[in-house]
Amino acid sequence: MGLGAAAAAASAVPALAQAGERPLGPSLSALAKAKGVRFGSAVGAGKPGSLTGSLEDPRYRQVLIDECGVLVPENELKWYALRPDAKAFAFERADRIAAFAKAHDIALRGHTLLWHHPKWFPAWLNHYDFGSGPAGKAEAQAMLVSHIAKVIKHYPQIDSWDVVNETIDPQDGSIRRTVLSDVMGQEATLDVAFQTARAFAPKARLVYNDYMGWEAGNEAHRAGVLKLLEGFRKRGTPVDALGVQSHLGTEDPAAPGSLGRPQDKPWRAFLDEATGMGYDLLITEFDVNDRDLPGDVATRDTAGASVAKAYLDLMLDYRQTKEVLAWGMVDKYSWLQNFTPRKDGLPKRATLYDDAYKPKPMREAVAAAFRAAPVRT
Ligand code: 9MR
Repeated sequence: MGLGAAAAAASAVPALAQAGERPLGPSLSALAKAKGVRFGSAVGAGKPGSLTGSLEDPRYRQVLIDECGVLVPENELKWYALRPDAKAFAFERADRIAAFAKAHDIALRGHTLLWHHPKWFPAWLNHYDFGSGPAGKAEAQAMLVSHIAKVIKHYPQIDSWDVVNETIDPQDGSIRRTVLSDVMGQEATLDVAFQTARAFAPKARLVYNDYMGWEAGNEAHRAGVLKLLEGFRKRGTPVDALGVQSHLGTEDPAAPGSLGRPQDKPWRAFLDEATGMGYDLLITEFDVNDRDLPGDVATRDTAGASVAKAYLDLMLDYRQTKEVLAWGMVDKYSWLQNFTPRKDGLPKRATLYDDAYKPKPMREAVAAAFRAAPVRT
């Protein structure tokens, strides 16, 4: 091995591992990369202690540096975070994440140019009066186009964009209505978003991102997403990939409100249809909600890791799966701490690292899935 190769091999060994905090071995980014996959995580710009905050926590930063080949701002690019009003842009928080990624030679994804759901529009936009008729339509379109153009131009380093997020209503598979689509039309609103993204980021991967899952109960959601993807193809809308969020649950059909039993067969049928239309796949927001598992940590971690491994094996079996992003890397920063709390009140263990920044069995499950995955180009 030449000096260069030795240095490269040494740099693939995570710094925390060198410090003896976890077993030696290649990073998740390196394991994924060997198979043609990109691995990374979401991160928030906030202060330590704030739930989505983590970039200011040096130990968390080190985990990201050690493990990730790509980062995505968890909330900072959403309209409600970026757009205080119809004129202004508040880039500062997302800029900090972009600068961190650049400084450590980590790629950047963008989430999201249009979360097409009134619940996640800023109030000023929900109340915006576009009027009716052609003038209102033109004004809405101009606002959407200028938003997307400005954000994309601000972050030339972003090479993969969740252009549209979660616009399918899981109840009936229909496209959600917003103040924009009410004047522009539903399909047209989404098409304009993708066309604008393509115009300003011609080389980026353009993604439709949603949370339809492999559990029973998601049939209408999956059918709606397939219909949407089919429409994009028919109209020639430039969409490259389906973002499969992958907020997994654990199997407990008996528990009230359980996320439901995973179903391989209909799930594969869904993925087959999407890939059959020529879409790539991305796992964009991976985590495991351990709400229904027993409190005992070892039991919980083993069960969570096993769900993760089964799911990732299936997903990586598709050569179209090109990126895998965790929705946070350390339990205490997971959005799930705030969502569907456990009955015993214990903190959730939804991510790959525990609150002492130690790798959990789920980290090993992800590593094992990458090791077992077929190579793709
Ligand atoms: O993790 C995010 C949480 O901090 C925010 O409060 C929430 C609302 O903006 O969004 C969470 O991230 C979501 C993502 O943007 C889209 N898919 C579902 C994610 C989890 O709710």
